[in-house]
Amino acid sequence: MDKEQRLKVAVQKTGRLTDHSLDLLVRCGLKYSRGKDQLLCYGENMPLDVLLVRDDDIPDLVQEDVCDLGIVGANVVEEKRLGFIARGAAPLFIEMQPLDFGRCRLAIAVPEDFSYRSPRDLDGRRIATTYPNILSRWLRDGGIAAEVVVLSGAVEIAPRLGRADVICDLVSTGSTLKANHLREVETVLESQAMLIRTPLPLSPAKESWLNRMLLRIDGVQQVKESKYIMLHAPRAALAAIRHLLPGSEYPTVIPLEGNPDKVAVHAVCRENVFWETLEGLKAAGASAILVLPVEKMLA
Ligand code: PRT
Ligand code: ZN
Repeated sequence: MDKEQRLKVAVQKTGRLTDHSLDLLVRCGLKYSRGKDQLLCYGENMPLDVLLVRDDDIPDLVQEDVCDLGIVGANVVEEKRLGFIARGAAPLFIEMQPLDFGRCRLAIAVPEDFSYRSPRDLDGRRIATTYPNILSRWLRDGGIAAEVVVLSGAVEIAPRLGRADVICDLVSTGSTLKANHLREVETVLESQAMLIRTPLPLSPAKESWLNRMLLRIDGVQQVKESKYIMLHAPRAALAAIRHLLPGSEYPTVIPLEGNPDKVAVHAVCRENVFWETLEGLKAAGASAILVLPVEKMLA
């Protein structure tokens, strides 16, 4: 197919988002082969290629129209967006869809012995970060006069080195902060991986593939937690059992041959099904309970 008719998606080459991003594309049906230079994955069964790059370059590649789409953390998207605006340029990427992985938060953390009650305590302090634009906006919005110390990495050791009083960095489990005797005190930005696109019009063929991918991403996200439940239940217990099935609207109720008092119930549950739920169903009279994973779903 004509090169111009192929969608190009920028994905992180090696890092926290790489496996999830490629896995999402594969779940959307993509089969790819990796090029010799390892930088381009060629879509074999769809007109969609994946460019593997550093995550910080992804918004720029979409901005410069080198790629049509990108998968990147909302933290990076927001930092770039504010950077473009500060330089008087218009950010040209559009956030399309949160992808439900790569979750983290940009947070303020203070040394354990720092007495912190409110953001006011940051007045006059030096805050080390790799996200100066997002942090500066947060400080401005809160009317806090702190100095932003821009670092390119290893932010968590800045207070110990005397380069800053407190830090503003990404946190997921909190163990890095703990190891460095820091305490999280404020959330500046909640983040997760996002799909971004160019606002430039795509050819009809590309636009149509993009829409198909968006629907498939929706489908992938819906099945992630979904389970298919089958069970037998006394007719009299149906109301109670329906109430216990998590996130299912209309279960299918099937009569059981030769047993007028019992029915089979089949339902798609859009939430995870825990042992507690199964125990509750059993206590309500259900038997022969089966829980199956859902492979694909198209509403
Ligand atoms: O080489 P490249 O530039 O592509 O990679 P990178 O090193 O810049 O990025 P990478 O792979 O570390 O992170 C990519 C994206 O993953 C980030 O932009 C976030 O959107 C997301 N993400 C999710 C995280 C974290 N969780 C995370 N915990 N990114 C970084 N961290 C770091 C954080 O900076 C800190 O050093 O992990 C440490 C804290 O983790 P916890 O679990 O100890 O709290
Ligand atoms: Zn990076």
